[in-house]
Formats: sequence, C-alpha cells, structure tokens
Amino acid sequence: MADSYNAESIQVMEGLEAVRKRPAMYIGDVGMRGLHHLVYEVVDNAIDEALAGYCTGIDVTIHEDGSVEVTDNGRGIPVGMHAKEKRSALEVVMTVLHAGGKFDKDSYKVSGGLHGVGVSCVNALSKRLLACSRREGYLHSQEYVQGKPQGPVRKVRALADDESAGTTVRFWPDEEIFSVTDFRFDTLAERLRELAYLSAGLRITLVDECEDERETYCYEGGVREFIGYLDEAREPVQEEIIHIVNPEETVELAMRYNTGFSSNVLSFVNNINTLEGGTHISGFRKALTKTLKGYAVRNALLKKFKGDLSGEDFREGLTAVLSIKVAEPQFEGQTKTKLGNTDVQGIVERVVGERFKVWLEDRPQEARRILGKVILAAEARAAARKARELVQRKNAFGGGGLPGKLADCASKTAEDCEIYLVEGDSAGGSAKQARDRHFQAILPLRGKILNVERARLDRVLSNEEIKNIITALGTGLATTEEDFNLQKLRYHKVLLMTDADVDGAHIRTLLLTFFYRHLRPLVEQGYVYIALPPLYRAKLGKAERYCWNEAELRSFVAEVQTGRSGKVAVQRYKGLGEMNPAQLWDTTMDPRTRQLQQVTIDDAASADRIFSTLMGDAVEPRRKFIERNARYATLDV
Ligand code: 0RA
Repeated sequence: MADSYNAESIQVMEGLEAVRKRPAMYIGDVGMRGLHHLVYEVVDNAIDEALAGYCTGIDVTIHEDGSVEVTDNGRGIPVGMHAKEKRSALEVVMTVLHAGGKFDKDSYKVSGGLHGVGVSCVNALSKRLLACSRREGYLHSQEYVQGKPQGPVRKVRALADDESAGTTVRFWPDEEIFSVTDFRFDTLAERLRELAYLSAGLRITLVDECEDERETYCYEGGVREFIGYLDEAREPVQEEIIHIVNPEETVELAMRYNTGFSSNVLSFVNNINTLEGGTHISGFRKALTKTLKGYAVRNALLKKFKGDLSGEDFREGLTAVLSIKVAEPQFEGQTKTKLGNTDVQGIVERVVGERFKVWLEDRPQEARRILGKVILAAEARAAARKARELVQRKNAFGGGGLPGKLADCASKTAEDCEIYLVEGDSAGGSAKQARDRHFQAILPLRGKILNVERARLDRVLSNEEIKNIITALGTGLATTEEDFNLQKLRYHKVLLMTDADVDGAHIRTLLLTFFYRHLRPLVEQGYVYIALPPLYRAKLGKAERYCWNEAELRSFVAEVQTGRSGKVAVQRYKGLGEMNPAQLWDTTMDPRTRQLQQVTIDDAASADRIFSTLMGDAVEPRRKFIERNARYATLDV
C-alpha cells in the first residue's frame, strides 16, 4: 500500500499541479513578466505553425473581462484520439506537461530557458481557459478550470465556407497565482512587433478592447526592416542595409553602420532574445573584425592610419540583428539568455564572413565609408584612453581620490551602502544634513550633466559631474571592457534624486542615459534606483500626509473631511529644495518610508530606442516619441 501511495504522489507532481505549486520554475516569476509570458507561450506555438509554413496571421486580443485571446490560422491542434493517452490530442496538448509543441523532432524546440514550456502551463495557471481548434471541417472546443477539463472535447459546429483552419486559445490568468493580472498593451506590443520582424511576412495584430487600441505588425523585409526601426533616430553611414541569410535559413543577419558612437547588436536564438550573447555573438564579432580587416589590408586602406584596430572599433555605430535557429540550444548565464553551443560559433563566423566579404567586394564605396568610420572610432578610442588616464592619475593622488563634493558614508561594506546623486547644490546640502551618515553618501550634481548619447567618450570623461560619479562609484566605465570592475562598486544602491519638475525629469533622463551607455551592468544587476519625492503634502488640523499621486491625495481628503470641518491645505512640491532636511528624510531618504523605483532593462532593444530617440540628434522622431509616450512616467521629459 505504501508503495502505491508513493507512486501516486509522484504521478501527481508530474501533472499540472507541479506547475501551480512552483509557477516560477516554469514561467520565471509570477509578476508582470510571468503574466505576459503566458501570452508569449501561446503565440510561440502559433509561430511554430508559421515556421512550418501553415500559418500567416496571429491575432492577440486583450478582452475587457481580463482575458487574453490568441487566434491563429495554422492547422489547428489535432483532435483525433491520442493512441497512448486514450483521449483527444487537444486534451493531451492542453493538459500534459511538455506535450504542447509539435510531436515531431525536426522543429526547433527550445530546451530549458523560459520558452517552450508548453500551452499546458498556461492552462495550469489560468482560472479558466477555452481552447478551440478549427480542423477537419469542424470547430472543436474544450474548457478548463485551473487546467482541469470541464468536459470532453466537443464538436461544436461545422466550419463556414470562408472560415480557415486554426487555433484559438482564450485564458483568464489565475489571481491565486499572479500578483498582477492586468495585461499591458505596450509590453505585448514590444514583443509582438519583435516577433513580427523575426518572422518575415507574418501578420500579427494586437487589440486592446479596454483602451480601444489596435496595431498590426507585418514586415515583408523581416530583420532588414528591424534595422530601420531601431535606427529611426540615427543617421546611416551606408546606403544599403547588409542582409545575410544562408540557404538553410538557420543564420540571418541584418546590419548597418550609423554616425553614432554606441553599438546596438541584438541577437536571437529561436526567437529568444539572447541578452547575454554567447557563441553566436562571438562568431559574428570574429567574422566582422576579420572580414573588414582583410578588406582594408587588401585595398591598402590603412596606409595613413598609425594606431591599432581593436574589436570594439568595428562595432562603434553598428546596429545589427542576428537571428539564428538551433535545434538543441543550450542556454547559460544568470538569466539563461546566453547561448552555449560551441559548434554555433564557427557556423556563424563562416556564413557571415563569406557573405560579408562578397558584399564588400561588390560595393567599394560602401566599404570605404565603413572603414572610414572604423578608423575614426580607433582614433577616438586612443583620445579617450588619454582622457581616462588623466582621470585615473587624479584618483591616485589627493584625498584617496574621492570627489571633494562627495559626503561619503562611514560604512565601507558596499552591500549596506547607498549613494544619492542629488540635483543641485542646495538640495544636496539638505540631503547631507538629513542623511544617516552610517550608510548614506551624498553627491550633489550641479546643473545639467552632459548629454552622453551625443558626445564621444573622451568628452564624456572630461565632464566634471561625470568624473565625480565615476570616481565615487569606483567601478570604472563599462564602455571599455578592460577597465570595468563591478566588484569595486562602493554602493549597492545608487539613487537618483531629482526635482519633480520638467528640469528634474530631464536630468534624470540624462543620468539614465549615462548609466545605460556607460555603466549598464549596474542597471542590469538592479543597483540603480529612482528616489521618488512626494508630490503633495496635505494637512487638516493635526492630520498630515505626504502623497505621491492624485489618488492618495483624494483618499486623504475623503478620510479627514468626514466629521471634520475646515479645508485641507495642500502643498504641491515642485523641487527638493522646498523640503527641509527633516521632511526630506521622512519622505525620500528614510528606508522605512521612502518610495523607490528600481531601474530595469527589461528589453534592451526598447531601452536603447528610447534613449537614442530621446537623446539622439534627429529632432523629429524625438518629438514624435515624446508625443506618443507622454503618458508614461518612467522616462518623462
Ligand atoms: C500539436 C501538433 C500540431 C500542431 C499543434 C500542436 C498546434 C498547437 C498550437 C497552439 C496554438 N496554436 C497552435 N497550432 C498548432 C501539428 C498539427 C498537424 O500535424 O496537423
């Protein structure tokens, strides 16, 4: 008896209960990310149908009742009896872990990582799910509650003449599992747009019935068009976008150089954004360097150039999208977004190298422009090194090298320490008085820091405020890999504290740009925060409260005005300078009461776009962007 009990309990853990017990193991987390991952999981299955050549369109709808519906015109999920399981294949796909994808082995299914866990996971984590398969002339459907079928698969009706085959999955995420259950149009839009770029010709539509929003993504040019989108605000160096695909279509690359100074290389393996890079990126970099160097030597383009060329010179001002397909990808790294398959490096290097070489040979004008840009980058790097050495030499002498304006904290344990980067000397002064000097350091910043998107590294490094930030943090710059050392970070919380007005927002954007461009690992590791000062102080008699938004203010007013006479006095804070040190401590610096917003790079592509659009040279896209995104608070301008 004991044995059979055991066997049974193991059986249970292999079912969808396991997913409900440890949802994070399957979808990453149960917050915003995990929630949206449910949609991507269903969409991934539809995209597999598209890759197999059966599906041309996917519609995603956010319904008013909080559910999301994904419809495709693929073949439909099979509905015949599953021989082994003795029930409908549709039921098996929806209720058996890892049975979600195709049954054949040839498709590019993902092992590990967050993708490819199967639609059954979505089912398990939904309080209700409706699956419809249009197949073999009929509409078949089955409904589930927390993954459990509520009846057999039903043959609902015959398909209309103009009705195509396909699948519709509509699900209501379970509040028992997720901390949030509201889907965001923009989050879904970002990923669906990306997927449309990665699947040339596939039409993806996103509809939000709550907000009456609708967008369609369809790009015949695929990743080539992606470059145009990423570079909307940049000025190209070349006329033509380089586009490389091998006959097997397992390696696809599009790239173009622009007049900017940063490198923006996106990579995807089986449509998964490999943020941490990996062997495919190594192969690409090697091919790029080798091919361009070879061309330059063969055509005597380096005669006048004295210095040496390093790998990063070949990537300055480069926007590239590399999309590859791997049968059994091995994902490594902290976030499982680094490709580990060793054979991939050589394959990518060979495909890119061979074709890029031909491309250059066919276009001597373009080749000349690109190499001119590379040489300029190398010269700038030499100038930057000189500037950096000056900064470092200054560090080696005088007062331990820390900036004079820094009020450092007593603790030297970086994990406990915080640094406030404060807008303006006067607010900086209040913060110095208000702080807990044991663990809080204050660095006041005067005026506007340099706009780093538009400046070359050597100028960035000669800016006084920037130098102060770099020396205070202690890590060096991440722009040049050899200097950077995260271990040397002196504070594990870096807090940006700016006024709640337009200037403050601008300075915050400038600071974020600087961190994004030159100290990105700090953002990636979650060390950077925005300290949010309150917007209001409301007072009636003895009752007093700081409020961070209108809603809080309204609820305070409603609360205190019941059974009390008089009018609530509301003070609107515009600048940090309007608070005395005690108020500043209570509202914005006391770890028990302050409100912080962690700065994250959820999506490197969109972050880079935001930064370059907001900070780049082209004025028109910036204006358009600001108009379009005026309602988002994080990067308001
Ligand atoms: C199993 C087998 C086949 C297709 C699918 C599942 C499938 C799943 C989903 C999920 C959303 N849309 C989908 N479309 C298809 C292969 C079907 C065949 O061989 O005919």
